Amino acid sequence: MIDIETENSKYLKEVAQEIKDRGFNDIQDNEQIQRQIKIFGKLSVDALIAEDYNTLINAISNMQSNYAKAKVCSYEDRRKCDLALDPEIQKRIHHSRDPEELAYYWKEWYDHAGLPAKDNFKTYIDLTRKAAKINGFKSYADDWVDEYDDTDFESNVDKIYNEILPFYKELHAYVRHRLQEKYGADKLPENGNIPMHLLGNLWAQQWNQVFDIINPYPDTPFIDVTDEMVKQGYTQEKIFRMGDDFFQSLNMSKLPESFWTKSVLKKPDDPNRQIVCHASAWDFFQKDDVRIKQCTEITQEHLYVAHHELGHIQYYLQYQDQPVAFRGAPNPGFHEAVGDTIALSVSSPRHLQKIGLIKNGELDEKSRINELFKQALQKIIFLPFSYSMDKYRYAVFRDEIKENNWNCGWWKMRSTHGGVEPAVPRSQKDFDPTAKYHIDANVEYFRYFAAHVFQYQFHKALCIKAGQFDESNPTSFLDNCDIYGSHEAGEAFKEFLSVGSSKNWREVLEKFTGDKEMSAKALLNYFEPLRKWLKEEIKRLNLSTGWAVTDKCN
Ligand code: X8Z
Ligand code: ZN
Repeated sequence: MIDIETENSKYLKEVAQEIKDRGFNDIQDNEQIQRQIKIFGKLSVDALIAEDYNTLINAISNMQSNYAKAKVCSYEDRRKCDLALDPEIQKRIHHSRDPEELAYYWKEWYDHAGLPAKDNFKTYIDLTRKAAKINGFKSYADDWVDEYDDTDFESNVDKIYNEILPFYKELHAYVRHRLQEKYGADKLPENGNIPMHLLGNLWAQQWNQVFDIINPYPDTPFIDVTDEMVKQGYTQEKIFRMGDDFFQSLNMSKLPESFWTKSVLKKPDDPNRQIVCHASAWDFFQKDDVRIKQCTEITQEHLYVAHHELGHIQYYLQYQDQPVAFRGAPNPGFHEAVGDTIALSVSSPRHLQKIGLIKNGELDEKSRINELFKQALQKIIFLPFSYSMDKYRYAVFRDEIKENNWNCGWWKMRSTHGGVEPAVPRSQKDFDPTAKYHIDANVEYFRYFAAHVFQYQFHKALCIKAGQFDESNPTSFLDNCDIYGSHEAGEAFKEFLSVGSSKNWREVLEKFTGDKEMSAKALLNYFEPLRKWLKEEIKRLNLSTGWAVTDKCN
């Protein structure tokens, strides 16, 4: 991979040089050519001299490799030390309700995945800084911002974060209260941060795995299709066949035969073959050569991740006839939102009933609040997490967080923006940011923030097209809309995707959704009934919202 990346980078450098030498930058009269020139003219880290480039991609590769190979010992049997993130550690973090065990795995993971990557992270920061300078950016953060084709991008992200913050604080206060009831006030003090290991996810990026202990109506059954999937004998292939069928029902592209033979949809049994299990979708830039690599488990969560990945694949297939420069999304957030948008329909009770995973697809008021709450634990909770991910990296790139404060600076961000804290006290001697995959792999993360906002804009537009939502009707809601089978919705989606990056994202967004901007309106509207319930509940329980910044790292 390093060899191919090196070769590719060399080629991109030659192309950019040729564009400069021949004065193509000055071509004025053709907008499409101009866009291609701009895309090819931008080099990012490829601008480094060969030796530096090589050092950088080796550092990134080492970090990824450390992350993929990290193993920890079992809590019950400390001599058994072959527990991997996928699936063993994740399973324990999702399902254990023993705070000691949870804190143990949390610490093991951060110690093994985080700290060993620190030196490589330093190399990565030095060299991306160097590349940014060569490219005329103030910092590597500005290189990332540049991808969004939007001079106000950062302030727009801030604006949306602030718009959802009151709702987040209400959710946070309610969850803290319910966890207090479960684990005791000594673990969760009033006005404190929530210790991450109690939230069912190593990074506390989504909290839905602990829904069973914090659900609004505990006596009302809630939807969890995992058991039913196992009972019905679901396989990895079946999950992806279902996703394929969904896109086909919209009259969109069918997965090519080679997808099925060339993808890796299951963790290899051979213990000597170690792979990066973090799910990904690949475009080989040929005709119809698209593949997924995912260590798929038979669970509800993986059902949605599979659809997320299939969204990338559908995008690749829709824009594959564009010139190479345009085989991408005009806004990184679009790419991440396609599959999630489909998953919003797939996870609707109506659809789950259609495919025989639940019996009743029409919800009463209590079930509906339960379902909206579960979804908010995924989608609203994710926003402050993704916000801190790149607020942190921007600050490191810009040298606003100094090296001697890299670790506690990270925890300060997570606390300030999200009100969560590490499971155990940390110090500057630890190094925790690299315990999250995208930091090792150099994957920019605001794209997921943007996607979590865009997907509700897309969902709404598609539901209107499918005749399932009427904005002027106050009894019409988006949370049980399923666009399955709607050719009208499929047509609009196809048109949006097939443009690739040949046009500015605002233009394509407006044509598709009518919105000129990334906007939290559709998202907030979707959750309105829950918000109303939550506000009353907070009043009834007399809960205070908010938190003081944690002192758990120094
Ligand atoms: O990394 C992913 C996808 C691959 S692009 C599985 N996601 C983010 C994450 O896991 O942190 C999807 C949502 C957030
Ligand atoms: Zn993705």
